[in-house]
Amino acid sequence: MTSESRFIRACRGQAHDTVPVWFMRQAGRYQPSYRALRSRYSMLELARAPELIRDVTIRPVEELGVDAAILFSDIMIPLASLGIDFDIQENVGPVVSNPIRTRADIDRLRPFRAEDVAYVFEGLRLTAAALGATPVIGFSGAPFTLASYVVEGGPSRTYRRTKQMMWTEPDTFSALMRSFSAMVVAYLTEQVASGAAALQIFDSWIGALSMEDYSRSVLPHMRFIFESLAPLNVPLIYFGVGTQHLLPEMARTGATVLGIDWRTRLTDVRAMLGSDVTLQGNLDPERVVAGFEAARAGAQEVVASMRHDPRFIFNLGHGVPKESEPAVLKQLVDWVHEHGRMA
Ligand code: 1CP
Repeated sequence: MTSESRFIRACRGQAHDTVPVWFMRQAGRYQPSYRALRSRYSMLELARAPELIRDVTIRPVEELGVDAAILFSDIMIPLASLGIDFDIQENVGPVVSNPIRTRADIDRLRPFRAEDVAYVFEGLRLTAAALGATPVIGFSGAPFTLASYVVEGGPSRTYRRTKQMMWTEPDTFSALMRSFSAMVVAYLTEQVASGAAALQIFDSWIGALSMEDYSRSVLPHMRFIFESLAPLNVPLIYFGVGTQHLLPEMARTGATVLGIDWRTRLTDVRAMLGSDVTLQGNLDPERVVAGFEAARAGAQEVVASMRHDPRFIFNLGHGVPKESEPAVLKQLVDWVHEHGRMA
């Protein structure tokens, strides 16, 4: 194998031996080893302890043989530095005790300071040292997806208050997006300085916007983020769910890799966007819950259509469901490596 990993090479469109694979949410409650730790510590306690961050982050590499680790943290973590109070509640997700809804709320936000979340960067340094040649992916939430929690106060299905702010108080919405964009750039820049070999920006809920609203109210901020990160010279992955209608716009951000959910055929995305962008995805996560045969059959369709494409990374179309069997994921990784060979 050449010096750089097959994951990084696929991000850059360079030749490699077989299809690289990792899974969003590969560290989590489907793992007995994670559940054992969670019986002693809360999610936030884990995410604030550098040695535990390292241990949780590297386990999927050891247990599944994936080609990259992803920092164990949550998209909410850096918001503490801005003065946003949140908790992560079991079976709910992030809950914000002081939602941001007015211009005055935004004006009270503090600028992001890396030292407030020093444990993230120390966790990354320990992880990179432990992993050696296997890359660790740093990440952040994207401004819209972060706003969807911070404005609503918790998980939402409609994003009603967030959209309302975007339409009825566009200057307020834009100020919030600018504040989060500055945070994302500073936070991710420090992650690369601490050993992240690639970055993924999770805009999980961006598919809720129309193309027009995305172009007008979000795209300029995403372009600022990707342009600011480009000099770091690491692969930049941009992911969202239900984004088929937004992909041509998302490709204009400057992202080098686009994460695609299971609804859209990757060959159709390739035909639509051309060959300059790496595509990452996109097995329906429920296939993993349905068992190895269902997962293999879906993986077969994805891999057969993409394995000769040097810009392809296998992943699920969203996170690993907590009902997944670890053995199915392990078999899936082995299957993709064996059947994804380029030659
Ligand atoms: O008690 C627990 O263990 C809580 C479950 C959990 C975990 C394991 C949460 C709460 N966050 C995490 C870790 C996490 N979150 C990781 C690292 C693990 C890995 O990928 O290996 C990452 C990358 C995230 C990012 C994240 N958090 C996203 C973007 C990814 C995605 O799934 O779309 C989002 C939307 C969140 C919010 C969040 N945090 C936790 C939950 C359950 C949710 C989703 C809530 C909702 O449905 O809106």
